[in-house]
Amino acid sequence: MSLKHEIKEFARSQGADLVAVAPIEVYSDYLAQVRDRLAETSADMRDYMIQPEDMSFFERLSSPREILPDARAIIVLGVYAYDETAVYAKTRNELRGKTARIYAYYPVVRQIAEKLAEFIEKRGYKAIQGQSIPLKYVADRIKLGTYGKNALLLTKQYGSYVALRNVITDLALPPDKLEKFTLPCEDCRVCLKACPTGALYAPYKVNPKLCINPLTRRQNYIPPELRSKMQNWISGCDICQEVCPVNRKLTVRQIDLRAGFDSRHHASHRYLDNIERTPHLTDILSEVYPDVIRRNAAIALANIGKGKRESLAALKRHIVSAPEELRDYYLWAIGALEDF
Ligand code: B12
Ligand code: SF4
Ligand code: SF4
Repeated sequence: MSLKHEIKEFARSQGADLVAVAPIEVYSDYLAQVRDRLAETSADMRDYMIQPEDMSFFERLSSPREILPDARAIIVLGVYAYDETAVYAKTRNELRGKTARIYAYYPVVRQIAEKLAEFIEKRGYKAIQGQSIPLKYVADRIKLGTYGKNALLLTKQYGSYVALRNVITDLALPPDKLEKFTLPCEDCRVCLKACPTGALYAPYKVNPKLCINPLTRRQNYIPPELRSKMQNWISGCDICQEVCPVNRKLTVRQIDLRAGFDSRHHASHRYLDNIERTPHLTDILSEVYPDVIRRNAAIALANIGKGKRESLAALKRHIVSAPEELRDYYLWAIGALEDF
C-alpha cells in the first residue's frame, strides 16, 4: 500500500469524511481576491475577527511555506457537520437560540488533523496541522468541492456542511485530480436573496461587516437596523446554507462517535462550551453568561416575538443588574416586544 493510501485510510479511520492532497503553491490569486474584498467592503481585520490588524494573516494563508519552509504537500480534511442535534425546527416556539451547525465539528476535524500529523511524524516526516491555508480556495482548486454563490465550499456528498482543516507536510505526495462537482448555481440566487442582512452582496462574496456570524461573536456595537435582521442566531448563522438546494437534499448524520468524540457535548464556541447547544433564551440573560451571548439572547427574544409575556418579564428582571453596554440592547428588545 502506498504511503498516500495509508495516510488517507488512517484519516478516514479517525473520522475524516473527506481527505485529499493538494500541491504547495503561493496562492496569489487568492490574495488578490482578499484585497478586492477589502476595497469593495471597506472591511478591516476586526470585521474578519483577525489579529494583527494588517494583511499578514491572509499573506500567511496564501504561502504554505511560511508555516513549513520545506513543505511539499497539503492534506485537506473534511468532516460532515450536519447531525441530528442540528435540526432547529422548533427553536422559535421554544424561545431557543440557534448556533451554527459546524461549531460542534471544528474540534472533531482538529483532533483528526492532530492525529494525522502524529501519524506522519512517526514515519520520519514533518507535519503541521491547522487552518493555515485558504481552505475553500485550495479545496476548490483540487475539486474536493466547488464554490457556491454563498461563498462556501459545496461538496457532492455533504453539501457545504463540512468542517475543513489542513496538514502541511514535507512528505512528497502526488496531488489528487478529482472530478469537478457541478453546482446548480448558474440559474439560482436563493442564498443571495435569503441572506437577511445583504452580507452576500454579490455572488461568491461576503461582506464581513454585515454577516451575522461575526456580528454574533464580536463585542462591537450592533446598530438596531442589523439587530432586527439577526433572527434567533446567537452564535454564527447558517441561513445561506439552510436554503441551498444542494444542502436541502442531505440526510442528517448520526452523532459522531468515531475517534471517541461526542459532538453533543462540544458546541466548541468559546462562550457556549459545556452547555446545551440551544439553551432557553431567557436563561441566557442571566449574568453567568458572557455579555456578548446575553446581548444576542436579548436580540433573539425581540426577533422571535412569541412568548412575549415571558420574554418581557425576563428582560425587565435582568436589566436591573445588566452592565451599561447591555442595557441599550435590553431596552431595545423591550421596546420591540412591546410594539410586537
Ligand atoms: C475569514 C473567514 C470568515 C469571515 C469571512 C467569510 C468569507 N467568505 O470570506 C467570516 C467571519 C464572515 C466567516 C463566516 C463564516 N464562515 Co468562515 N472562515 C474564514 C477563514 C478564516 C478564511 C476565509 C477567507 O479566506 N476569506 C477571504 C475571502 C476573500 O476568500 P473566499 O471567501 O474564499 O473568496 C473567494 C471567492 O469569493 C472566490 N470567487 C470570487 N469570485 C468568484 C467567481 C466564481 C465564479 C467562483 C467560482 C469563485 C469566485 O474567490 C475568492 C478567493 O479565492 C476560513 C478558514 C480558512 N483558513 O480558510 C473560514 C471558513 C471559510 N469559514 C467557514 C464557515 C463554516 C463559516 C460560516 C458558515 C460559519 C457560520 N455558520 O456562521 C460563515 C459563512 C459566511 C459565508 N457565507 O461565507 C468554513 C467553511 C467550510 C465550507 N464548507 O466552506 C471555513 C473553511 C472554516 C473551516 N475550518 O471549515 N468566515
Ligand atoms: S443557494 Fe443556489 S446559488 Fe446559492 S450556493 Fe446553493 S445552488 Fe448556488
Ligand atoms: S452566514 Fe448568514 S449573514 Fe452571513 S452571509 Fe450567510 S446568510 Fe448572510
